[in-house]
Amino acid sequence: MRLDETTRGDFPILERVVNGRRLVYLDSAASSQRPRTVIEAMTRYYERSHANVHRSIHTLGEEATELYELARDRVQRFIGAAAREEVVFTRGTTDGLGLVAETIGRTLRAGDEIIVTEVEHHSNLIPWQLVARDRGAQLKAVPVLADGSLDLQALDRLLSPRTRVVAFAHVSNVLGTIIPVAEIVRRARTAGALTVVDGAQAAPHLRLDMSALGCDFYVFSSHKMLGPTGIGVLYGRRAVLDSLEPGRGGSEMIKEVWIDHAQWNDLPWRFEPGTPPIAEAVGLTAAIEYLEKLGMDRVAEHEGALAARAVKGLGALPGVRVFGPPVGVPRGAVVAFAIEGLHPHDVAALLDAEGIAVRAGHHCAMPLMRCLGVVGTSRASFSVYSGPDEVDVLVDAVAGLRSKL
Ligand code: C6P
Repeated sequence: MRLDETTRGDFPILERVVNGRRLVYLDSAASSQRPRTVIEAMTRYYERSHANVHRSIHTLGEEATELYELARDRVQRFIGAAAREEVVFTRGTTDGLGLVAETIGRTLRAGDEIIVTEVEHHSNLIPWQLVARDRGAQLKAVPVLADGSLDLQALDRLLSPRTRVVAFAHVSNVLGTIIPVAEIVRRARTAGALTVVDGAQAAPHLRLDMSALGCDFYVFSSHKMLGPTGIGVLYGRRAVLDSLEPGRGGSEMIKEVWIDHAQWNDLPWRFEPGTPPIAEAVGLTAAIEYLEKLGMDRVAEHEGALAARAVKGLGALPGVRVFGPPVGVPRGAVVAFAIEGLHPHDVAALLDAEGIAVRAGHHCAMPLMRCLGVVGTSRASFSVYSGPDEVDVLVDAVAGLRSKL
């Protein structure tokens, strides 16, 4: 049985009818939908166990703490981290990248260099711009090539003894390119730089193994991988986390406080100030359990096949340009395209009228749009519940728009 045939019934929202048609949800890269088990786990938590964590010595407080810390164990296993102390909960990818940039930023000096890439989402660009401006550091970008891959020879030229950080996406949210993380980490480490990987579009799609990737930091959001909004993960290699002062302060991240100084808590709580997203952690546990039951290799294979079908189908239509790696090259679960003579926003609105949800615009990647020579694109993206029939509905609808032009 195909993956979407076994999963569709678990997602109540997919029963919706939109504009008179059965919903075809092809916007999972912006935010995926949630299976019933995630919704029910969060409801059960609120109905039975809610209290604050790590502070209340009563039954509910202990239950909530146990559930919150269980989520950390689940994440550790899901991403192949060596220790639970390496898993820090954040509010999402943007929050996690901001936290890393602020924290590393404090150690930067004038003349230090930060390398990003031209495919970055603004969330992995703006925090580095802010840090570079404040510390007098320089920001450089690895160019993207015509086939959607990164120019790794240019990376070698950009790396220097002044390079302190190399920050890059694992999977581009526009091109779908799968970036060779381990290879870039190897080169960056030889130059003595820290590596920060934006895994927002990879965590929902690929089997992750931090020890194989070797990066210092890896960041992702729960809401793109069947979990709730409002929680994300920052993985940090223990030795590196240990060497850094926390970038943000408040309750729960300290052991002892005096008026003019404080002693930091142990890892990972040192980087989790304030009341964390507890119900969201419970939901994330349920999402991970759901994905693990399906098997991430099967998920990647399913979504990869859908992306390949869309690239082929859309690419065969006259006047349609498909961005990213060519047919045959593995890609993430996104396919961005442009229809000659139609603004991407009009494409999205016309498809919505047929019950098809795609995203349109610059996808928070304006520098990449400039490289591609477009103001924006339309983008279809897939998850475990997306099916080949839905890709075909999209391709037929796009063909229909072209013929109406
Ligand atoms: N991209 C998209 O439609 P948050 O919003 O913090 O959960 O994730 C930010 C983010 C960071 N990096 C990458 C590669 C991303 O794709 C995203 C989110 C969505 O492409 C919304 S802009």
